[in-house]
Amino acid sequence: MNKIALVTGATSGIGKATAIMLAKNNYHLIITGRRKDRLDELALTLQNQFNVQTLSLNFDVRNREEVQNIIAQLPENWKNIDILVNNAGLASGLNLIHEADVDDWEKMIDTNIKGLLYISRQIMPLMVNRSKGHIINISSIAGKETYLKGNVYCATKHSVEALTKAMRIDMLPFGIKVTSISPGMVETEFSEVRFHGDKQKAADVYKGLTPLFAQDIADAIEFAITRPSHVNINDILIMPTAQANSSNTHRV
Ligand code: NDP
Ligand code: 8X3
Repeated sequence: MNKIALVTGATSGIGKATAIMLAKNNYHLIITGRRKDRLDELALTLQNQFNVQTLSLNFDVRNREEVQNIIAQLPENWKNIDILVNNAGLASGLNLIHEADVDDWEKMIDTNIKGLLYISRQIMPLMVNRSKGHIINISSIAGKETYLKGNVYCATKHSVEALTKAMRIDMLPFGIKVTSISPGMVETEFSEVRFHGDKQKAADVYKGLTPLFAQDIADAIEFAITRPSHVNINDILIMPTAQANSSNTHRV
């Protein structure tokens, strides 16, 4: 019987590549995101190309009530979730902390911390009931370092790191694995979202270097989920060769 994985933020970038990787590994997929047209398109691709079943859940992870209702109403045959990939997230703005837009802060805190918590709070009891499961939290190099103007985004990803460690302790008696995947620069829609749709500014982020691609992160997740049951990958920090840390890149 196929296992089941739930990927938040599967409409783009890392989440989409991860959903495809999981389908290749014969997982039935619950895919989530706010853009319904993209969810529907991905669901069709997964069904047709990989012959797996899909369930598209169209909601905003910041909406606590919606998250609770939608997960509570999962059909019985979708409740045995083996893998949860907490991927939905964003950076909004890149500003000095005394000049930043507080609305950007709210968006990042509500999505990257509270959204991840709302989802996990609903899914973890299902895993605990079965003493089975693997939670993958998408953190960042920004969860390990801070950089100029990264302030609140970095704080949200430092929170993801803390929550990952806390989950690992609390889930220990139930045999549930908890992994954090921490990428450096990945070329997705991330920078376009960070710069509020400014495509030129977004393109400049990756100018003169080869960044990571979403598939590189899906590959790291594939490694983590295919270890034997006695092995947990705590953390994978994965960077472009042209990026030494959050502030030093080599561009040609
Ligand atoms: P993308 O912008 O390409 O994808 C982000 C995904 O998150 C989309 O599917 C989006 O779906 C979803 N999402 C965002 N906000 C919400 C929300 N409120 N409710 C539901 N879904 C939401 O970026 P990436 O693929 O790069 O980002 C994925 C994760 O990786 C994020 O957590 C990011 O912080 C992290 N990361 C990214 C790095 C990078 O350089 N790209 C590096 C390190 C970490 P939709 O808009 O349809 O709702
Ligand atoms: C995204 C990578 O370097 O912009 O998490 O923080 S970075």
